[in-house]
Amino acid sequence: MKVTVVGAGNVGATCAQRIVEGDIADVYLVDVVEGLAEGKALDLAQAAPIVGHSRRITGGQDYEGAAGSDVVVITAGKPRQPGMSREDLLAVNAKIVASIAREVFAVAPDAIFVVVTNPLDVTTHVVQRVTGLPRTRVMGMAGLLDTARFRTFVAWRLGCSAEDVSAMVLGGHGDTMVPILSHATLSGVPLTQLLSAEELEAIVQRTRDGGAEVVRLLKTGSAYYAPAAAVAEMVAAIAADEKRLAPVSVELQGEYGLKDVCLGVPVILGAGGAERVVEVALPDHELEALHRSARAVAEAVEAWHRMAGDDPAAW
Ligand code: A3D
Repeated sequence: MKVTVVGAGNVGATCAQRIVEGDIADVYLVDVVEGLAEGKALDLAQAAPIVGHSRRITGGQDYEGAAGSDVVVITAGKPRQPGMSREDLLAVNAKIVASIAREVFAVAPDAIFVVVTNPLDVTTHVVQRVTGLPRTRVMGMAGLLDTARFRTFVAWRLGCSAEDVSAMVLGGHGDTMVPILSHATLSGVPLTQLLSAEELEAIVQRTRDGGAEVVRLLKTGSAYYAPAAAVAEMVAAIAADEKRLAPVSVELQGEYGLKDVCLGVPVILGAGGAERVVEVALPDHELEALHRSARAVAEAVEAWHRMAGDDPAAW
């Protein structure tokens, strides 16, 4: 199994580390900045005898090294600068992701794409349109991270292990994400029996603000340890054909009453990628929240199409 990680910044380099040190796959790391991916790959390779693994990690600036990849993780992008609107960021990152998708797809046409660059659900749409791949092979990572944050905050509140908190955060990655409280449990015990509505709402709010809370503390840059762990978990599920059920952004084709929009929903992750979308019965208010979230993503996608046109070849 060979994984190309595009973007050797915080998320990309940490992903690469987890993938090789977790003995999941060999990695090719690539970045537009001269020497960055090569240097980080060299450093990570030299840790192998100490950590104890025999995975290969190399890095470079070109896409020839990505040839034959089974999975491509795209983390490349620009951070939001002061004075930059969400739309400005969308225009910059969607363009970066489109050109990367084209270049990697040319040398790794059989790969499964995992997109991480924000705004996540829009960039996932962009990669799918540029490559023309079926939705099973293009997915966005966000739901696993948002879910991990929710599980962590619940565990802290209850004084229990986060591993026993079973939950899913669906919808778009952002303010409209939808933590599914109707199915959230502590080892099978509904969370609604263990926490009051106010306590759950506070946890939901902290989950929504999860990324911003880290940004506030770091001052420069955003979260990367948990995001990279979530990506590595997705790659591991694909590599070992684990058939994990995980919230992942994929294009909906009628499921949940939604169509032609990439959104976080439960999918089975295996060797075929996002093999199947699982439709879970949701109470009306959660389904409505999912539809609201889908509208917000669709509006951002429309904004991108207004800026860049409808022909992916020109993006
Ligand atoms: P950062 O540390 O800035 O790394 C980004 C890297 O991308 C830098 O090394 C750049 O040189 C590189 N890059 C820029 N343009 C190109 C290009 N055209 N080709 C190749 N490499 C390029 O950022 P980061 O690693 O913290 O975050 C990366 C992206 O992931 C950002 O868009 C974040 O918003 C996003 N992110 C998403 C989540 C989700 O849950 C969806 C979580 C964390 C980060």
